[in-house]
Amino acid sequence: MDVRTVGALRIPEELRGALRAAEHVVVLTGAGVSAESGLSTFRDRQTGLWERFKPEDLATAGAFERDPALVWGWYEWRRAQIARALPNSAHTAIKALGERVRLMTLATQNVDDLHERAGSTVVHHLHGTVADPFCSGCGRPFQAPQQRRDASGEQLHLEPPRCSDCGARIRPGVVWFGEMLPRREWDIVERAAMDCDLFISVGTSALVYPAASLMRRAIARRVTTVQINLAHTELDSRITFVLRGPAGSILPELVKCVYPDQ
Ligand code: BV8
Ligand code: ZN
Repeated sequence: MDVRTVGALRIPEELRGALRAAEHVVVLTGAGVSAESGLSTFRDRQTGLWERFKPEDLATAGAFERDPALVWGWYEWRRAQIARALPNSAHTAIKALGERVRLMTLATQNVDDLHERAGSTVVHHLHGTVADPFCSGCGRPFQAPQQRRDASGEQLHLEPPRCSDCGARIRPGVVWFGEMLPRREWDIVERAAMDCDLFISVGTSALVYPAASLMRRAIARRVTTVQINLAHTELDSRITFVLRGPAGSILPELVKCVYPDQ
């Protein structure tokens, strides 16, 4: 394991070589890649209105059953936060990397659209997105109204809209704890983790399954693994290169030193 932290960050020559030689790179991102865009991560303490709630307690079908207005209000607040956020240099560096490596599979656990807004064209959302609400009864997609961009009028409870077809409540288009991941997206990313020769994990605590199993498969296959994260994770000792620090600084540095002429 080769641990480099920002400040002393010099991208190891072996990592530069591995990236240049890679046939298939998987990049898996978590909430940490959007942190520098101002979006709080799952482990951060929530702020403001949501301070007394834990995300994992709200991101469940049970919570929506019990208090649909609270859960819908939380997601509408997050949708407004995402609408106001901008992609950061980590998202743009990942897009640039995708244009240079031979093949990249980009998977994210995030429900925002910042990779897409940074220009990444194929993004596999393993946990859905806040942009695709649907009917909790008949499953019909729901066209969410244009998100207010102002923070004013933030309120804790917002009654979810009702389906025009069956009258059931509309729910956020995300994967909640205890729910299955979208089959097609999972199959693509799982196959990529078994095929790749380099796996990069960015901004995730690697605690939520089955997404957290992907890096572990790459480690078990003994391919080159890279973790770019602010905090250590339980995988540190088994990862080839642990680059500790903000993704918004490390990733542009990585792209710049691997592809200096571009
Ligand atoms: C499933 C969408 C099959 C919603 C999310 C018991 C019963 C049932 C299931 C389970 C069980 N035990 C375990 C499970 C599986 C469960 C699970 O893993 N639980 C965990 C808590 C142990 N998983 C599931 O339920 C999954 N489904 O298993 O289905 C099934 C079905 C029925 C019954 C059994 C099995 C579904 C999981 C998906 C849940 N939905 N999100 C929403 O967003 O609201 S998960 C959510 O948390 C995120 O999407 C993300 O994936 C996850 C973890 O968050 P991270 O992205 O890692 O963020 P985190 O805050 O944790 O870490 C951020 C990191 O970034 C930190 O390390 C920090 O240091 C770093 N960082 C911060 N700033 C920066 C930075 N790094 C770099 N730069 C920075 N600037
Ligand atoms: Zn319906």
